[in-house]
Amino acid sequence: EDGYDLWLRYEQASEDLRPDYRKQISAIAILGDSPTIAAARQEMATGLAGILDKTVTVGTSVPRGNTLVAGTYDALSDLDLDRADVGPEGYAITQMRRDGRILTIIAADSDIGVLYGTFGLLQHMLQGEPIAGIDLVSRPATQHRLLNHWDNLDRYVERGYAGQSLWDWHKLPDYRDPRYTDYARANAAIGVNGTSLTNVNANAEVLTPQYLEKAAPLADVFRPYGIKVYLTARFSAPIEIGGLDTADPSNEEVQAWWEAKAEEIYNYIPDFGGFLVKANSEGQPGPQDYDRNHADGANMLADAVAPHGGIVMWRAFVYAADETQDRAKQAWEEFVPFDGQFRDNVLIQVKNGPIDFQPREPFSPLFAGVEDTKLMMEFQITKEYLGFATHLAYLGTMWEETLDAPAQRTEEGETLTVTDMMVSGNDAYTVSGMAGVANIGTDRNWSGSIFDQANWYAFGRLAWDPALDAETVAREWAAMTFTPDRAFLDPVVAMMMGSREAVVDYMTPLGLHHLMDTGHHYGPGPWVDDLDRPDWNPAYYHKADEDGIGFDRSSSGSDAVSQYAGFLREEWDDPETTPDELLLWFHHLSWDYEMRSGRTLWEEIVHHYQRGVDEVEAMRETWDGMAPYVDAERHAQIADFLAIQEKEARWWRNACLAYFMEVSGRDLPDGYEAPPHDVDHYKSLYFPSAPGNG
Ligand code: BDP
Repeated sequence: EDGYDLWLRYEQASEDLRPDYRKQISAIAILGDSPTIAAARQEMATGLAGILDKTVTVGTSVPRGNTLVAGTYDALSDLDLDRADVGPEGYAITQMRRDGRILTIIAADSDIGVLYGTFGLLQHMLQGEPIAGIDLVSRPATQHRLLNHWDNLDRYVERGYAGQSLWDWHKLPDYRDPRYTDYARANAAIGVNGTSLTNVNANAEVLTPQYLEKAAPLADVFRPYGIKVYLTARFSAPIEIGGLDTADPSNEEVQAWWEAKAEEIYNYIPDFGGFLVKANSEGQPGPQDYDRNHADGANMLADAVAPHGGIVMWRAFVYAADETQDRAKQAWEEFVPFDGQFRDNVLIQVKNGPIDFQPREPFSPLFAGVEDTKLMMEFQITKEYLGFATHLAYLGTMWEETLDAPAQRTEEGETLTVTDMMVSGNDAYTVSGMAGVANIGTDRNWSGSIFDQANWYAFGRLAWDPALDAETVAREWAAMTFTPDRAFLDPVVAMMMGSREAVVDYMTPLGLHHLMDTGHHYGPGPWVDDLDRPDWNPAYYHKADEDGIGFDRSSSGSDAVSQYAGFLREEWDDPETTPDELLLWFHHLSWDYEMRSGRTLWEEIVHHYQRGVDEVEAMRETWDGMAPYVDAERHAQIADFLAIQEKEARWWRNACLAYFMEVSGRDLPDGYEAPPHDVDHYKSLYFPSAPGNG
C-alpha cells in the first residue's frame, strides 16, 4: 500500500454490502465501440472484480439476469429511457425493472459521459453506498477543468514536492509509460478534462517539432479519457524559435508566425486544447514589452487557435515592481480597463486571491470587476505556501471559502457568490473553467503525501461542481482512499476539515500574509526586508513596528478595498466590521486594538499561533488512534509527516512570535510558553535542501 492507486483502489465491498451488489449486478454490458467506451469497459471490469471480489466479464450486448447496462441514450434506445438533462459530459444512473429483472443503467449523451458515469457508479460503491434504487444525475458546471503542471522540460517541477515531472521527454515519443494511462484514469475519475503540460514560466522549445512530436503521444493516451492537452506559450517564442526580431502582437509577421505555429500543433494534436500564457509577470515577456496591452496579446493567440477550436487562458497574475503600488490592486488595474475587449475564446485565469496563493486571502476582486470578460479560477493544489507535502492541509475548505464568498449584489438585492460570477454570471457551462496547479510528480503516491491526494481529488470534484461542500468531498475521498467505516471517517474528516485553519493559525493568522522565507518559501521569514523588490519582502506585507501591525488597504490606506462591491467595501473598510480572518489584510492596527474576543490584538495573535500548534498536536493524536483502520505502511508515513508538521508548526510559532515580540517590544501574555530562542537564532537558519531553493 504505497498510495499509487489513489481513489481507484477497488477494495472489496464490506460484508453487508457485497451480497447485495452481487445480486444487483450479475452481468454487465457496456454498449458502443469507441476507445472511450473501451476504457469504460476496462475500468468497470477491473473495478467490479475488486469490489464484488469475483471475476466479471463486461459484454457488449445486454445479457440475461440482473444487469448493469451502460451506453449513450442512442445506444440504449431499446430501453425507452426518459432522457435526463445530462449535457455533453454528464450522466444519469438509474434502476428499472424489466421482465422480472433489475437493470442498473448508466446513460449519457456522449461516450465520455458513459465513462464518467462508470467512474460515478464505482465510486458510489467504494463509498459504501447501496445501489438498490439508485437514481442520480451528475453534470459538470464548468466546461474547462484543467490541471496546470508547472513542469520544466528538464523534468524539474517548479513548486513540486512529489518528485520529477511525469513527462519523460527523453523516452517519448517511443515509450509510453503506462503511468500516463493511470494519470488519465485518475483524472477522468474526478472529471478533469484538460492538462497543461508545461510550466507557466515557459520554455519556447516545447513548441518546436522536437517536442510536439513527444506531446502528441501523451494526447493520444489521454484522449479516450476525455482529456485534452494544452501547452504554455512563451510570448517571445517568435523570436526564440521563429527567427523573427520581434514578438509585437500588432506585427503581421508575428501574427502569421503564430497562425502557422497553431496549424502545425494541430497537425500533431488534432484536438489540442490551446495555450496557457503568463505574460508580463515576474520577468516573463509579453505584449507590454511593445506598448501593447493584455487584450492585444491574448487576442493574437486566440485568433491563431480559433479556427481549430482552441482557447487561450491568459493569466491575470501580474504585478509591477513599484513601491508606491499595493500589489493586491494591480491585476484589477491591468485588466478591468480592457473588459469586453477579449475574444470569445479567451479566458482570463485569475488566482483565487489578489496576492499569491496564501493560506488565506480574500477572493480576487477581479471576479466581480468585469462584466464582459470570461474568467476562470486558478487554485494552487501544490502547497507552496501551506507546508509543502509534509503538512496535512486539506484545501477543500479554502476553495469552498472562495467559491462561496458573496461577491456582488444585483439591483434586485440578490447576492451572487464568486462561483456565480464565474459560472452563471457568464454564459454558464459553455465558457467557464477552473485550473489547479498540479501537485503531481513521479513519487509512487503521485502527490508527495497521501493526504495531498485529497487536494487533487477535491480540485477535480469542485471544478465539476463548485457547489459541492468541502466536507462531502473529504468524506468521499477518505472513504475511497482508506475505508468507508464511520468509526474512521468521522474523526478523520473532522481532522481534514480543521487542518487548513491550523496552518493559517501557525503561519499567518488574522489576515497576515506572505511571511514565508525567501525563494523556496519554506518556513518563516517575517523579518526579511532586504530583497530587491519591495513586494517580495514579508516586511512589506505585515508592516509591523512598535506601534502596530497590518497592511492598510482601507480607504485611508491603499484603498484596495474600493475594488470590491459596495456592500463588501463598507464591511471591510472598517476594522470593527471586518471579519477577524481578514483584519490585518485590510487594516493596520495598534497592538492594543481591542478584538471581539476581549483580547488585545497582540494577545489574539499569540493565541492564534498557539492554537495552530495545539491543533496539530490534536491531529497527531487523532491519527494515532486510526491505526486499526489503515495499513501499516500508509499509517506510518502519515504519522511521520504529522510529526514533521508539529515540529514545523512550533518553529513557525516561535520564530514569528520571537520576531513580533522584538518589533513590538512586548512580552507574551501569561500562560504562553516563551520561544526557546531569540529572533537572531531563527534568522540564522538556512535551508540548502529545501525544494525550490535556487
Ligand atoms: C508564485 C510562485 C512562482 C510562480 C508564480 C506564478 O512562487 O514559482 O511562477 O507564482 O504563478 O506563487 O506564475
